[in-house]
Amino acid sequence: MERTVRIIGAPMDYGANRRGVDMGPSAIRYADLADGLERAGVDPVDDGDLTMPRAEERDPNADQPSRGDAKFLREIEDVCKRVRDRVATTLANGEFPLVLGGDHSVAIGSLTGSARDADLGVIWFDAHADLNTPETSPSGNVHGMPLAAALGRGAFGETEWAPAPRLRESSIAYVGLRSIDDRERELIRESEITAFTMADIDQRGISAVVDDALAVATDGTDGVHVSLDLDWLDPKTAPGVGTPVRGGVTYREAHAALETLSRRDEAEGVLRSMDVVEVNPILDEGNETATLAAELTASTFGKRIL
Ligand code: EXY
Ligand code: MN
Ligand code: MN
Ligand code: MN
Repeated sequence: MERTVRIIGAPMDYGANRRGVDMGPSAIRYADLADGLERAGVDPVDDGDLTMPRAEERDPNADQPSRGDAKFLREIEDVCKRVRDRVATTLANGEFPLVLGGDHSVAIGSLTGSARDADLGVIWFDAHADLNTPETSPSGNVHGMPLAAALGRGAFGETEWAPAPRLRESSIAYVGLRSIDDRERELIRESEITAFTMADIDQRGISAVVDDALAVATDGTDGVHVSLDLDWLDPKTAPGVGTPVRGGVTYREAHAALETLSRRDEAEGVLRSMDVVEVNPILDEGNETATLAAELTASTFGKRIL
């Protein structure tokens, strides 16, 4: 039976430092996402976009956490609860939720939804660790905090909406880190999260690293969430992101990584949910970052060269 992939658009930019990522879902769709998914052999169903107020209409500091700084927290909570419920309903109906961001704070919604009825493993493809809490964040931008939120760290632990019910640190693997704040470095070292940096990819190759990340995310879990932040790639390949960091993975490494996930999924059905985030069409060149996002998503679902 064909797998149904339900596309959930979350055009929000409350968590980012620059406007524009709210256009990500449109740009990724325009880059023939549905066609690519069909070629991968799955059945895409588009749920359209969640509606939300423009950032200019809101006060970023209207609702602050119990401690520290987190901008647009009320708006992010509202969107993430709706993403969470759509993701959970999609899974309950036997379909695969594919969330299109938007900035990376939408992942709080994907993770809380996907970990509602299952022990969840996570592979986090990103230049950044996204493990700041409102207390440690240098910016107050929630797109630098989604993993901390889903783990109920810091002030997020006092909320009912942010912690993901069945997510353990030991089931999370980062792939491709290269920009980490000083406080975050300590947080990672003290945590049980497995971190593969760009240096690991240089030394061991992307396929070996992704195999190890899969081992972490599948050990004792019911399924794996893939979080794909386009700033994971080198900015020469993916210029349309708000927080570019040089020295990222190449076009071929990115495809190889997601094809490795896809092959494992074909054999064992390990993948459960996915988000594709941080595409910023305003900063892009000819929609190439959105096109890459669509291609990499198709690779994850089994699209092959031959
Ligand atoms: N670590 C920095 C912060 O917390 O402000 C930058 C975070 C950028 C997060 C991008 C989306 O992955
Ligand atoms: Mn990120
Ligand atoms: Mn279980
Ligand atoms: Mn990032």
